[in-house]
Amino acid sequence: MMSMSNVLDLSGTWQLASADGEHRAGISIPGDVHTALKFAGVIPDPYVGRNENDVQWVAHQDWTIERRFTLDEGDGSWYLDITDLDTVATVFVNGQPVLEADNCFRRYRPDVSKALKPGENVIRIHFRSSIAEGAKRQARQPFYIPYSTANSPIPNGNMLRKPQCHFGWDWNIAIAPLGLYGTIALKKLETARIEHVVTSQRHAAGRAELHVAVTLHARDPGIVAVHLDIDGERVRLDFGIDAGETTIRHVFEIENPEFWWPAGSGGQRLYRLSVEIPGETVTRQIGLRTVELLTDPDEAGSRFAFRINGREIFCRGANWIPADALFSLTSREKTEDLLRSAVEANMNMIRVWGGGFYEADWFYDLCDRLGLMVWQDFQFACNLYPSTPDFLENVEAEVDYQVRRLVSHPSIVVWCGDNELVGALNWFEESRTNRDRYLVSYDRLNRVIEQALAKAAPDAIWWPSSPASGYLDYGDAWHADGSGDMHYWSVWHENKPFDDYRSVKPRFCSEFGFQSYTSLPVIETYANRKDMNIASPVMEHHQKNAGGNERIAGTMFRNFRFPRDFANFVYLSQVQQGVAIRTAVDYWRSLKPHCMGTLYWQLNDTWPVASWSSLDYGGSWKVLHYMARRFFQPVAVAAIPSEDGREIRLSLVNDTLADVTVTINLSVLTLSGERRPLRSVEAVCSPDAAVTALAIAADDIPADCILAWGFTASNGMGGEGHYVTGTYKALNLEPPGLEFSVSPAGDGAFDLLVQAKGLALFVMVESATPGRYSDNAFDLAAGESRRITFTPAAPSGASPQFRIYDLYSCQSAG
Ligand code: BMA
Repeated sequence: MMSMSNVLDLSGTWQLASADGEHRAGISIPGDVHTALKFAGVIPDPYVGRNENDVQWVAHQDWTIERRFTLDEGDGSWYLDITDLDTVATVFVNGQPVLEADNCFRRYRPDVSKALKPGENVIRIHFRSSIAEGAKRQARQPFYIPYSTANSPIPNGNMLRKPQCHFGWDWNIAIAPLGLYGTIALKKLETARIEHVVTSQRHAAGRAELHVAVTLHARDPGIVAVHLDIDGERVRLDFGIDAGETTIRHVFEIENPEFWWPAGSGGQRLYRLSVEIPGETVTRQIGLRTVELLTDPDEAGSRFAFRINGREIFCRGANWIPADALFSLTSREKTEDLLRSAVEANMNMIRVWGGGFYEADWFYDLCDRLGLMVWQDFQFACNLYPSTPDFLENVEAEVDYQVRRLVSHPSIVVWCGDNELVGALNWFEESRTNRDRYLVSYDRLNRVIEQALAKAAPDAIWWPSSPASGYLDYGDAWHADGSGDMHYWSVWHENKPFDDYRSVKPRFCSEFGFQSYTSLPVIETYANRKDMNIASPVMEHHQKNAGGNERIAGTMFRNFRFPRDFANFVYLSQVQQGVAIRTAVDYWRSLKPHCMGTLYWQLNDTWPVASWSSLDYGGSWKVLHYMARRFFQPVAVAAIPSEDGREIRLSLVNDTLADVTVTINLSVLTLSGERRPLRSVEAVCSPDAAVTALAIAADDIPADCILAWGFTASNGMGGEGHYVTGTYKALNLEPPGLEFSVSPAGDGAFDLLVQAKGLALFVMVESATPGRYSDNAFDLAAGESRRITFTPAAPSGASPQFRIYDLYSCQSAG
């Protein structure tokens, strides 16, 4: 955050035009070109039907944006402050070029004093087509640099420092957006300006030191008064500075510091640091905490565990991709809702994946406040990249800026070199036949990133790549589970059964996923009634992973009876996704402390599409997200079959910081819904382990019955679950006789009562009205009922129309 006198904020309405002058529209800056063209009626909504195809021409053009502004005085030293400029662009002031930019992830501050005049001025930004520019840069490479055509239908995205998913991804629309998404302001340089504020911490018993390094930039030597303030403790320092950059340092001593903890492990005490010079104030949100990444060798290989404030924390979470494919459609409110949903589902970590953005400061502020640890990738994904001096210099400047901007956030616990670049060496003919060349080229890039990180923030934790088995280890971290972080994709990408998740013992699984369709109300935003068939061109268009729909349907064929109609197909795909991910998480959590983290792929969607997400585009919870809230509960009970299936152990895991005692009531459910108690057991679990609470023989479960349990823990947590010994499709389920009633609950919410006469599995209530259910995707036995609350996102008073799904009804002829 920054406040300043002598600042002319240039955000607001600009004029957009194609370089040939044929198309014109107003554009709101910060914003993107496609959204402006959509609002002006120049292009159709790219997210609807197959309009993506019709808007391809936009990214082939050059575009300009322009506005006027008035200056009372033209003298003095002025600079433009620009961030998130996407991407290859020239900035002109009164026709004079003042900046050549080519990195969306850098901050540019060109001096524009000579170009300004008193009175009216014109600023114009000329964006060059990313497609044309990518091709030009590829042609200039000393050797061809391959990119993943499976992800990106638009070529050569790897040449440009902009979000890699802009060129298309296996969940993203491919339209190569462009625009300006951050700050654009004209600022007067008085004595000095603040270039960076970087903090680091030292901890000792009962006290902490906050080291603050402020880099100032000045045109001339001078004296500056700097005020530093931490939560009201204010100091004034007068510094003599040189022309150029000067770094000044101060150490705050904090007695009896209150720590920042990840969600579920303690509070999130935050201190406010402000750095003030005449005319400018920069603030940072500080949380006091220590972070270690433990990679000690052990019998299986080496550990991969985060230790925060001296305590090992099991990481439960998901991967974050950009909040929207188009910047103008994002908002803080929408992003906050997504991040809150993560915490509400008992997550304590997200991974900001390497094919998107370094997110805005407020994003990490939110993570700090919510206690969401952030695994931050540097923004490189699934491609090979140039290692020419100009490219590496550009990357070095990007890393330096981003790290100094973000490193003070307590939420960021690790900095990771890239996403899947080591694996990508095996994906292309060129790099398979000349691996030496491409590996060396990769290492040059990776080293520049590592060294720039170490220079900007010597204490920051570095991990070379995700996945990686270890330092200078270029092995197959998709299948080797002894050390490092793992991306386990064999179930989705290699079509293995869900049981296969139990064939590996990851130390930390940072990606694994299974797709589902986005919920029916979201499908209705892009498809017409006639398109409501999973093989229709529109539905296929909103599936970006080749063979994805086949994988969903094929897996369903193996596990479930075929759903009776389109709506139920969508629902069942989500149940299937939930069962897949739960299978993995239940087992891997049971391996604690061998395994110390599971981050599924992926939390959110960038547009309405079939994908691995647990949140729909728009933020509604899919079945998986409701299930995640259960399987990620800090104290959880899960049924884990032995390899031969003859024994089922009830595993109990505890991620809280205290011992828990848990009572588990085991029962069997007949297919007509009768619940027969089987056994009760009490078990104790310490914080750093998972235990087997009890084991039963699969034969103890009578034929045509399923195993079920409920549990209560001494800390007040509790839950329930079921386990099917064979496949769901083998069960001759009987009608559940569901009854459903709705009554107003005050504050615009609704009470929903669901009652069952028989066995109802995966009961899911849905409505076209966006909102949240206090529970969903639950089971009921005969005579049982559940009262849940539906809280609409925007209360309107009118009762929404609800639709209720369950497994039997979804598969029966109707
Ligand atoms: C991963 C990710 C993404 C991709 C996902 C699904 O490995 O890193 O590249 O979207 O798989 O295929």
